[in-house]
Amino acid sequence: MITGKSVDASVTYLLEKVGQEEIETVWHRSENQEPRCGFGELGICCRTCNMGPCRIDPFGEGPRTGVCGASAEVIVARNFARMIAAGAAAHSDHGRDVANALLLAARHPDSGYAVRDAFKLKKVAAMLDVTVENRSTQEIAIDVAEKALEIFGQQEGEIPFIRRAPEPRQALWRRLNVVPRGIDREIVEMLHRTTMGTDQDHRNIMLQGTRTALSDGWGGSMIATELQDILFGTPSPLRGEVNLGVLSERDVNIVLHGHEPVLSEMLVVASREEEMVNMAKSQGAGGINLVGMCCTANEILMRHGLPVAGNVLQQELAVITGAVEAMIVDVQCVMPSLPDLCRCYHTRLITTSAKGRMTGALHRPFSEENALPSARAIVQEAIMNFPNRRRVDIPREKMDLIAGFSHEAILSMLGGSFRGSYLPLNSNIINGRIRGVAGVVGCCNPKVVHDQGHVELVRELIANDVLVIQTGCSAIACAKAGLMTPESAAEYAGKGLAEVCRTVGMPPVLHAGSCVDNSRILVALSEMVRAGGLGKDIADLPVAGAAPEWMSEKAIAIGQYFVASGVFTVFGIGLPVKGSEAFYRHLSAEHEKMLGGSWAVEPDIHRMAALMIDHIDLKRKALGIDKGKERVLYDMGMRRELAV
Ligand code: SF4
Ligand code: MSK
Repeated sequence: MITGKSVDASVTYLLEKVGQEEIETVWHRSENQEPRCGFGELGICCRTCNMGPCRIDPFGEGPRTGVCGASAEVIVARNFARMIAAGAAAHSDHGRDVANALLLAARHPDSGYAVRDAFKLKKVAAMLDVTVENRSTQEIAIDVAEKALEIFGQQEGEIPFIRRAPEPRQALWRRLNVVPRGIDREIVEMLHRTTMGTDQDHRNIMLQGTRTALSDGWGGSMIATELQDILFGTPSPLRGEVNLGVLSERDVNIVLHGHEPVLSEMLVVASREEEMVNMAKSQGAGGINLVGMCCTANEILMRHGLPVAGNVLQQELAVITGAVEAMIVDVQCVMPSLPDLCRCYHTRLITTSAKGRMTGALHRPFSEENALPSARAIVQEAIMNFPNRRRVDIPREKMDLIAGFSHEAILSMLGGSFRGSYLPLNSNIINGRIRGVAGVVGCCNPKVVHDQGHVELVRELIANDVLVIQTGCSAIACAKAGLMTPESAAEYAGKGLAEVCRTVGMPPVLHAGSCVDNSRILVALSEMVRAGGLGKDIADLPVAGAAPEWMSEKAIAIGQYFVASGVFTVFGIGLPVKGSEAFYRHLSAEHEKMLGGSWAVEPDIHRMAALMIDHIDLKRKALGIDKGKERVLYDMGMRRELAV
């Protein structure tokens, strides 16, 4: 039996169940991979050309270079930079699909898509130099979508959202020549420069790594977030529920998993149609229960308050409940194990994207042009599968949360709907009630106890009066642990933060959305600088970032764009760069000097919290607002509460 894998009781419960049924999960496969390849973990294995694969001996007795003469620095830098390129590609291709959907909505009002936030459309139009005066929403939307699509293929100049960063940051990027020219261009150049025999200077490789990462955070991801808000509505605070207990015994359960709301928004519409609900009833179900998984969950939660079944490591467990009629997937973070697993249950696994097909799954192509009819057909397929249900075993665990903290929502929450401003936040940072702000984001990873890193880190941060903003699977982990209710402030937050939360009526941990919505955090940080009193650049702010349980290449792209934007960022588990001390020094001390932000790696969660809080205190001191606050140490009682 597999034990001690998660701090979430629903996971432990279902892992016990699979032990009796001899079903394999991500945790079993992770154990089967031990011991892992040390060269891979250190980043000193190269497969760039067919003279290899090559590996460097980290202890100095074996090869010091690859066959071509590539050093550890070059090999580690190339591997790292290629992860940035892959992550940026994933986020940005998501943004491209959203831009196409906006174009469709504007050109074909009968497509089922429509502009839901015309106010935001105008704001984004102004940033993209699209004229808004005396023009219809439709005309503006066409221009905004076309302009956004142009940014991907732009060859020269600067991507426009860079101008949202504080002036000194923009100037620094220009000095270093790392302002992205176009999104696709930077990703292509990154891949070119890391082919055999091209860029062979680890610092130069990382300059392009920075430019590629910025083309994600301030480019592709920002386009995805902004255009999704225009199309589907800008999130504002709403209540939701999270964890596997949201699955229903009496309803048809449809799990939406992946990333792009272009599909899931239409499934929401289709599943609410009377005809579909009646069809579900005719099959003996009470109705239709649409729930999300991973980042799709964050998207439909933020805009519709729909329940979240879990984060990335819970995708198999949802199927194992026996209660899922259909799991609908699009792109990213969908485990290849699902087809075999679904065959052991009655669950229909349906792929919908031409970019993400799976052998053994049903493929129902979803195109923006045929959105609503395709969504109806998929919902119908799930309904017709309801009578095939066998034994159902749904864990009881579920938790309330408040989500929907877009940058706009934070503005109006702090300063009122008419005079939204970050000034109240800055004032509370200056007066010391709030010590600083932390972005805690990223995935889950079976190499460590599921959710534990996220939950312990965030609890320690808020106990020390650090306001936390979250996205992705990390947000889901902390929501499950009950950290996203306004009541949690009194229970877990330090006195100052709790006081602010009570006054404003907000939780101490703010759910800001999915992976691409990390761009919301970039905007929020820029606005904090603009509001005044906390320096002139993001690097001056008392803020820090972390991804305690990261696994995806997207996390590396996110980490690099946060660091390049001036944020001290700590990753847990380990980074595959330690095979070159010189490269790690470049990411840490040299990046700090050059960009005012740096990477750190710290697998111990309490040391990670200490690093972040110390950094925040250092910035407070530099700003002259330090009041000599003591760091609250997490006591054993608090740790025991989290024990498995
Ligand atoms: Fe080996 Fe160099 Fe080829 Fe990499 S690029 S596989 S180090 S020969
Ligand atoms: S889904 S990228 S596991 S956060 Fe965005 Fe979660 Fe990480 Fe995928």
